[in-house]
Amino acid sequence: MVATPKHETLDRNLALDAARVAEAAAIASFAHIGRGNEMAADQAAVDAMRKALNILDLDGLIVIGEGERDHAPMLYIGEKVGTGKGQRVDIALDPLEGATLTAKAMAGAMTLVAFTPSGGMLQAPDTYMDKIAIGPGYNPGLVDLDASPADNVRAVAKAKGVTPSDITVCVLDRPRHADIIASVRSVAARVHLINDGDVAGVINTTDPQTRVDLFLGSGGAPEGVLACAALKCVGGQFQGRLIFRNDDEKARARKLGLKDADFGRKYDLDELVPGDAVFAATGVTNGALLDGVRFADGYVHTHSLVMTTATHTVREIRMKRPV
Ligand code: FBP
Repeated sequence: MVATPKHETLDRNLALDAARVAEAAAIASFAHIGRGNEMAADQAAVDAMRKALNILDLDGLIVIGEGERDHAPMLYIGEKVGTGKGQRVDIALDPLEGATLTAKAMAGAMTLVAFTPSGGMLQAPDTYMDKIAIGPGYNPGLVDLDASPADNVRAVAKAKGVTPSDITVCVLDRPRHADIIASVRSVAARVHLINDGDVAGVINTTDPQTRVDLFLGSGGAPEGVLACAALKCVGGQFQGRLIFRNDDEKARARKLGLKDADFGRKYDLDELVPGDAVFAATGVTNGALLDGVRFADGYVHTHSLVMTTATHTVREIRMKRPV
């Protein structure tokens, strides 16, 4: 487990900085909506996010980024960003969560960044992670990654005082999730399938407007940590277990400092993000949580969510700037 010194907190103004970084990547992604080129969309977001990070007065280290140095020319794990003058922070980012959604002009693409004090989040390898998440307000331990999806649905239904058929479970629409979907449907609960973007899928559980009660299934491990940074701010429960498909993935995990003993381990929210965090997301295309970027009347408009653990403040920021 990563240990964060208790006294270490983040400068609260970092929240606005995080929003600026997420906004910049979203605005740059706009030109690529619906153009069928995921890589170009991702590159535009990466370039803009890096530029926005590098003008901030912080001593930033990317711990979750676009990949390892040899495979990612920019925003790679271990890259230093910022002017180097301010607070020492670890950074997790996904400059474009939903590059395919952007390329296809589909709902729910967003840009993501999180800051923690140094050592404040698990440096997750780029593998898959099995995930379960619920929003705030439930007793600790209500759901469990090792319980069946049907049992988790029953537990949430009981806690809410409703029947399982009133529960909605968000799942990435992938063939590998067929058993989860069947188990959820076996107790007559609803399945809300998403094409991509499981960070938003987890955050959905915290927003009653989305009507999602539970998130289940596997997705990227880095996205799991980013989702935890958000959940830590707004409240909720999360469990994740890394999935390794081959020895190469295990070797990459070891390079990031994970021990073999951690490989099968079930991480909870406080193990993935133990301390203070700031999280920001900006919509690229319209989605359940955020509106997408819009150019109108000589302005660019963005819609962002910015959250902090320090005060559990959640801000929705609508920015407009002349173009
Ligand atoms: P990117 O757009 O950042 O590549 O990720 C999209 C995403 O849907 C993540 O939200 C999710 O964790 C992962 O891909 C799922 O992976 P896969 O598409 O291989 O099932």
